[in-house]
Amino acid sequence: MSQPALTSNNLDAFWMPFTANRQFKKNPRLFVGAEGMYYKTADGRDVLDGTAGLWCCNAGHARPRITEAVQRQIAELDYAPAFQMGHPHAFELAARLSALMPSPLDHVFFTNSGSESVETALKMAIAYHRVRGDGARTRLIGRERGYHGVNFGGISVGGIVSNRKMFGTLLGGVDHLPHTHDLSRNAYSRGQPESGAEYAEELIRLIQLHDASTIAAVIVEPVAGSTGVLIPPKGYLKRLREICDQHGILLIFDEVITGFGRLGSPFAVEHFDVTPDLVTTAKGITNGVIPMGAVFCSRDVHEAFMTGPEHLIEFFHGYTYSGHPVACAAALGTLDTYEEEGLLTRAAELDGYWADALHSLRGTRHVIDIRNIGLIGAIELEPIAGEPTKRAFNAFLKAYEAGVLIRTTGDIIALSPPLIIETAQIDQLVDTIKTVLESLD
Ligand code: PXG
Repeated sequence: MSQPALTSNNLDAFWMPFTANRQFKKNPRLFVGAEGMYYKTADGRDVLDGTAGLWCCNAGHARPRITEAVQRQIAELDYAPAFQMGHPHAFELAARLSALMPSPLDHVFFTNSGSESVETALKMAIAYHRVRGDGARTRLIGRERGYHGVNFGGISVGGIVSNRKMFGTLLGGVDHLPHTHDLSRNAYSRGQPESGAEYAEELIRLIQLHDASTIAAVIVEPVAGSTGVLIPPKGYLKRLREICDQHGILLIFDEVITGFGRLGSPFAVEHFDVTPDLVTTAKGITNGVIPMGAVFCSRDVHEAFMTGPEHLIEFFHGYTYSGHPVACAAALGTLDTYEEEGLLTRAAELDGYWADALHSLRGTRHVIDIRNIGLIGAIELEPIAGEPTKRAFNAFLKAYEAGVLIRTTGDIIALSPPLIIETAQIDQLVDTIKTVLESLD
């Protein structure tokens, strides 16, 4: 297939998401193919995928079972109405997904992205209290440095200033826990930091301020990904669960990143042995191949809605593409791949090698912290004085030139390779980053 010409003309129309558009279009970075652990660039180079696309291609690229499932499905049933009609694969997928979650998280609502999963979960939480006659519980508690997608609910409970400040007053009735990132006590932690469980007690302060009777739900990422890999201190998530239980507040885990094997268990729920009431997912559900998201909810939450006359809709929410047949096929092919190759637990097998490789960068120029959990790693850099984010962005550009794709956020390099990575590729990733950092101003 011939490649489209790369003139500045035809780069103009596309307003790229979360991208420095002007910088990009002066010197574009285009992928034209992908297989296994590698992307292929428009100029013919192989680039090692250190980020699983955007934390989504957990099984790597061009996986035959997924490709074939999608091709078959499009030919067989391209679309079925999502409301008041169904198709078998959506039911099959929901059952298989719920089997991956501990009881009682056994119902699944389909969306098309992480952002939609978050909006769905927040609405479910507020409506849950209302259908039970507890309609004053409308308040939502998020966390500083949380990322819950880009829709209004998600940016309201989220805690990233640049994602919030341009967009007015957002949702009312939202408050935030402090984040748990504390380099003064926890720098160079391997796995969960020892200190900081007491940050969970801040929830009690918010409950005292607002009164539990006004609070619907607390939403947190078990491991915050987008803001630079913030790993929960030991005991922190369990304590959040206890406090929510004591006060009748629903707990939502946003597992858009941690879901589907990233931590070495199918979900963070199992990894941390903490069971929330709702779990949001997306990304790895289809290996990134077709947009899809899902919200898991507990039996209690689901049952609360299943009252009233049977011909009436129980939850006034859903998307044209909820449970899209092609997305379901991609997800089923993805689950087959994960299961056949043991990928949902592979991060646990690689944990020691991964941690050693990352922490070998300690002492490298500019590095002020290294942290890891599952197959996630972060290397925090000293910012250039007066020019935050620039050093990490330069590292990203240089690493790309050197054949390795990394992600940066602020002055943090975040790594999340596909779960199929081999040890030699871990070495390639880490060695390239070392060379890049040593060469940076
Ligand atoms: N919740 C969490 C925890 C996420 O990480 C979303 C919701 C939103 O998902 P959608 O599918 O609407 O984008 C996310 C998305 C990065 C990066 O580099 C992270 C995300 C997306 C793009 C880049 O850290 N997370």
